[in-house]
Amino acid sequence: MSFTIQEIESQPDVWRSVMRKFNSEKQGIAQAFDGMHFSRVIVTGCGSTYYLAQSAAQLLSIYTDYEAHALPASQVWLLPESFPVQNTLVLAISRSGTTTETIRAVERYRADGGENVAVITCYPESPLAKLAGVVLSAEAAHEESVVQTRSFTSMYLLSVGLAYLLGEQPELLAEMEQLPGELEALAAKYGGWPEIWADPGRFQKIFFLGNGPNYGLACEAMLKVKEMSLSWVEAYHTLEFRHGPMSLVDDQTLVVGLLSERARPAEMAVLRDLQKLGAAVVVCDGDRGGDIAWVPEYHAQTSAEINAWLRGLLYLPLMQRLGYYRALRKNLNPDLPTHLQAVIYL
Ligand code: F1P
Repeated sequence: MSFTIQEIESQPDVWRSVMRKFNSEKQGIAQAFDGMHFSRVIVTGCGSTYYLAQSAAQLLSIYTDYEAHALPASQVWLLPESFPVQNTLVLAISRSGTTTETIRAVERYRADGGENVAVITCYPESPLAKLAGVVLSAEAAHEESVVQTRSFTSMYLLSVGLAYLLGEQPELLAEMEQLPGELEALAAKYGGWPEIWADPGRFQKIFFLGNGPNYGLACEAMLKVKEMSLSWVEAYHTLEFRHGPMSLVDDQTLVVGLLSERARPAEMAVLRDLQKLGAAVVVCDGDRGGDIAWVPEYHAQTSAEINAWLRGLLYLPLMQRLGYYRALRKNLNPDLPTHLQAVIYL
């Protein structure tokens, strides 16, 4: 059996292990930041972990007083003038901790006088981790798959944990505890939908839409489906889609919208319009008790008490399954994605 699908299915228990470890280490992590002085966070990574960096930067902006921005590691390494070193923390995210660009990004920052480095990784003994003053690690999320699945979602949880620590947001920790059980409930309710969406004859184009932390998740969902099934997939901030890309929508288009709470009415209006243009629309929502005047073709709902900014993470495993089953429908091997390897060394 494919290790990729096994690893996708293992996420509820892996999340439990990752959170248990974080809980046991959180005091030490918080103390390690005590010696650091910064008002700005530059979050960086490559590929999947750059998309994770985008979500993490938004989470830090929402839950802490820090100014947070995401940049690809290649830019931090090659264009260091794109951000001030002083008063900055660099948060580098890497499954392997060995990606050349990410290591060189941190080395550049330190060579320019930067002193504040934190790392989120699955390998706390990696070369990248050794450059950091603080390491948050998810060893339970080690995976054989080239494409990131449980490693990504586990490192995302650690990003939430970091926002909880740096923002002193105790409610976040309690809300994180609900996620593994909620993920199991979503898989039981909607686990059959990805195989429907995976039909390459029915859906030629797939778009993922989201705002805030959900935009990084939309980008990661796009990458999963692209890497595994070699499909035409794009990701946008939700309302941005009207400003041109919407011209591509037809009756062989699938659009997946990750809803926020604050922008939900405006996001819903975009999705309703796209369904009118012929797209099959998947609304990834919280349970709001049927408060919309139209019926999305697919309306997935988590229980209402799940924090809106943690809800998007719960939908990513469904999109990982979409990529997996779409690869199989196209006679591709999701365990061996085309042209890709688990780590890019330069
Ligand atoms: C970064 C990365 C992945 C990508 C592929 C190649 O690896 O670009 O994001 O999906 O697997 O490597 P890492 O720095 O997160 O280990």
